[in-house]
Amino acid sequence: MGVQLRSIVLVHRLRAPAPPPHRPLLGSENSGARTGIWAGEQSCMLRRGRWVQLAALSQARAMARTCAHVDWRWLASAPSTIDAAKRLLRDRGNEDTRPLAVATAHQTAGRGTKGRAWHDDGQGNVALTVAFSSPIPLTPLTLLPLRIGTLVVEALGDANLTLKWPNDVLLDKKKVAGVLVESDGTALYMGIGVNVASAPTVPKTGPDRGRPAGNVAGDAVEIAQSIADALGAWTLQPDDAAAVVRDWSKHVDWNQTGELRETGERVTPVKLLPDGRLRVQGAGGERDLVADYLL
Ligand code: BT5
Repeated sequence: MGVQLRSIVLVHRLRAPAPPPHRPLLGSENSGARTGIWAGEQSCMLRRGRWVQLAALSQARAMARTCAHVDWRWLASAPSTIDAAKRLLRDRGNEDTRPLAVATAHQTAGRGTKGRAWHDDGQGNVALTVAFSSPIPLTPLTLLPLRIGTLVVEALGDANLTLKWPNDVLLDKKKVAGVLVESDGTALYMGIGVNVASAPTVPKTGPDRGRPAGNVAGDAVEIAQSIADALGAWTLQPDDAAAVVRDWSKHVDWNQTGELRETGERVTPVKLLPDGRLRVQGAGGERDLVADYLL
């Protein structure tokens, strides 16, 4: 793969709040080289005390802002942005403490929870992972997926979107975004998939079955940037359990019943508890869900 330095442009000069030391530009996800960026990729660079965003000319239109709150990397494609983030975070070293955001509109082997698949037909949907390598402002950690789901809904900015516990984003009862939180002992990885250009076909039977997929309007790069920016900004503010419960609860459709994946029982949400469990009303009365999956 050749380096296309001539097609690189610098756009959107941004004030750097607390500039970490300069580091080399991002190389290709596959090559491991670090001398430049290639067509379809983006990165941030510190120049004279300001963050500037770099991209090939073909991407300039889609670039709105970023680099202020996160170390932003846009890849032409990746098997899974979670795995790409793990590798890039390891390569970055310890000097830059900003969250690392790795995104693509072409993820080829995305995953959901418990080995389930996250489908992406390569037509311009968002696959984003934001890695927190520094402490986050929230305990208990069980609330993190709920806070991330809330931040995703609010960044998408459509009043018709709702949250389904713990963090699926729905539009007209169709799933438009999912969140997977992983840890490797060094950092926490927020994996976020958003259907933008297309709604992939979701199996109706088998272990990977789910509700039909929907999609949101917008530009994949801008959507990924606004979510990454919101997550990065969140790490700089205090947060607590009461705020998570309050903010998450605003986006839930409390009348919508769900089906427990394992048993098929239908339940209705009652309230979110301060440790992230969901109190539901089921056939046998009220109980609290810990890690059950609602279809
Ligand atoms: C999730 O899992 O919803 C978490 C999805 C996280 C995907 C992101 S993309 C960036 C990062 N890199 C990765 O490799 N993953 C993360 P879960 O709650 O387990 O839901 C998975 C289920 O959703 C599947 O079993 C299907 O039923 C359904 N599904 C799969 N792909 C979908 C899609 N594109 N849209 C809507 N539903 C989908």
